[in-house]
Amino acid sequence: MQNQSLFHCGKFRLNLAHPRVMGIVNVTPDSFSDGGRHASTDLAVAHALKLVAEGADILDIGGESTRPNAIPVGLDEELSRVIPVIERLAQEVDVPLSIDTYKPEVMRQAVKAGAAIINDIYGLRQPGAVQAAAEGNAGICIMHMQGTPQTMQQEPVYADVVQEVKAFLHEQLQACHAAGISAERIVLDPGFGFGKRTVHNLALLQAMPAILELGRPILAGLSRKSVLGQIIGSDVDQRLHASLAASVIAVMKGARIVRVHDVKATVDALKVTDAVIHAQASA
Ligand code: 8Y7
Repeated sequence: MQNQSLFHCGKFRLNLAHPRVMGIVNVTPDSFSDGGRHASTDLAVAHALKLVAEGADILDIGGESTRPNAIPVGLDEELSRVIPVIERLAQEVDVPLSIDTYKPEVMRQAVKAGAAIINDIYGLRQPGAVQAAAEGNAGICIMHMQGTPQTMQQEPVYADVVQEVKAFLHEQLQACHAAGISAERIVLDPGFGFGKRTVHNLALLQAMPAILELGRPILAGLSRKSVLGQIIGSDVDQRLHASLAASVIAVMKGARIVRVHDVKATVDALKVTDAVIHAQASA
């Protein structure tokens, strides 16, 4: 069995004996300014630097919104959003940069520009994605999603959500193995909110130890998601405390990386969590 607590991603070896925080960096054009491309690059880089100062261990850079009903972005537009940001950050920070994309060509160019992790919400299901991921030595996050971002929240149905998510992740792990991708380069993600109702998200969170049986670390993304809004009855900008609770629970259930908007608060919450996980049972 491979070492489950070392994540190989590009030139980095991330020690997952302690939980890690992946900070979210969205690169979307600023429709309220006429500063154009440079303005959105500068904004994204500045935000990324702030997240690193707050303790982010990884930065996840995305140029296409994958929220329910979001409009897909073309290849050239996505590239022109994310590549300049990755090039700049690769020079300015010393944490692994993750590219949030499902397009093989974006994976290739992002890795060339300095990305160390490929974060694919389609779990490498797009034609050519496994091949593109196999080419370099980037780490890979395989995420489960039922449907597509355009349709996924319409009517998600499962006979057994935990077994279905687990079977999918197992299948994609095997596809990676067949393509020559070493297991140390892979982390798995149940894909909270991606084609899942609240009951499905909660069942997955409760049953994370079953997913861990696949032998790879789990990345969990619950930050500000609607499942939390459903539980507490709050809008997206009022979900910080619920998000912290979700990250702490995910790590107590075995997740090793959490993908979040609010880095500083999450780092503090996970320091407490980690202290408890590593505490002596009888002192
Ligand atoms: C996740 C994600 C999003 C997640 C991974 C949002 C890109 C939606 N969520 N990637 N991406 N896991 N691996 O609300 O849960 O942040 S976008």
